[in-house]
Amino acid sequence: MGPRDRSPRGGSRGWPYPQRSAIEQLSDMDREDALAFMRRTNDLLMVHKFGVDELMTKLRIWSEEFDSTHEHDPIEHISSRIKSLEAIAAKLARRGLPIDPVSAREHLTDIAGVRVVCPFISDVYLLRDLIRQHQIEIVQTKDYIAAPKPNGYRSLHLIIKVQVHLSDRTELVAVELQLRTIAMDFWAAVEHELLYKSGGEVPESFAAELKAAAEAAAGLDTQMSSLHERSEGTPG
Ligand code: 0O2
Repeated sequence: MGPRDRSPRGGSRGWPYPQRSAIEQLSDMDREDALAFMRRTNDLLMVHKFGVDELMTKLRIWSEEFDSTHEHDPIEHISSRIKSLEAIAAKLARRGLPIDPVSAREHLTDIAGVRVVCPFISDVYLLRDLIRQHQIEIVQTKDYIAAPKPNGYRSLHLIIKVQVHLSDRTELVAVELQLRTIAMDFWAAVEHELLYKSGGEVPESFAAELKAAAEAAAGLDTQMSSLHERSEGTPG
């Protein structure tokens, strides 16, 4: 079955007859506006993806370098995401801001997100220091490790500005970098899952248990750090 298939079950690729694109059907003025909107939206997502790519490359280089020269890799794993257009629009709407790509670029700093999971708490701050040493601008720091959220959430959040060298210009792109330990990540993933399943609200008894679990995870981090420090002093 090729693109000319006219069967009604051809799915989105097999409309019964060729259609003019929705854009072509607009008036000249509307078409210009629609094309400009598409270009700006595409640029917004593209440049943030490049911001993530740049940062991931730096982190991967440090990870590999530390692994081979320092015998300890401060990075357990890295993940990233670009916020969906739906989530971008919803966040702008919640804040009463214009819903367009220019407004998103101006007001949102979490369109691009990178999450780094580290073995030990000291690794979290080591990576923060490496970012500083490489003159990567940190525009905001939220240290939920030093001051955990009331529900027990722990992580270090940095909003950084990453240079993206395009063919004709250099852009500074905001990326939200979340740094946390394996124990913090485990807690956050499970809490997110529970919250999602309960439609955003957890019963009070649940909340208290979750907080206790966060404290247990923090205790585990302290214990592991102590073992790590002692193992570093032990000849191998
Ligand atoms: P996603 O898809 O994970 O990115 P702001 O976004 O700045 O308006 P806020 O709450 O001040 O809102 O930002 P903050 O504190 O820096 O937290 C933003 C992100 O941190 C969240 O992103 C989560 O990823 C994570 N986070 C913050 N608090 C919690 C928490 O209590 N539990 C869990 N599991 N994660 C948390 P988003 O926007 O929720 O979505």
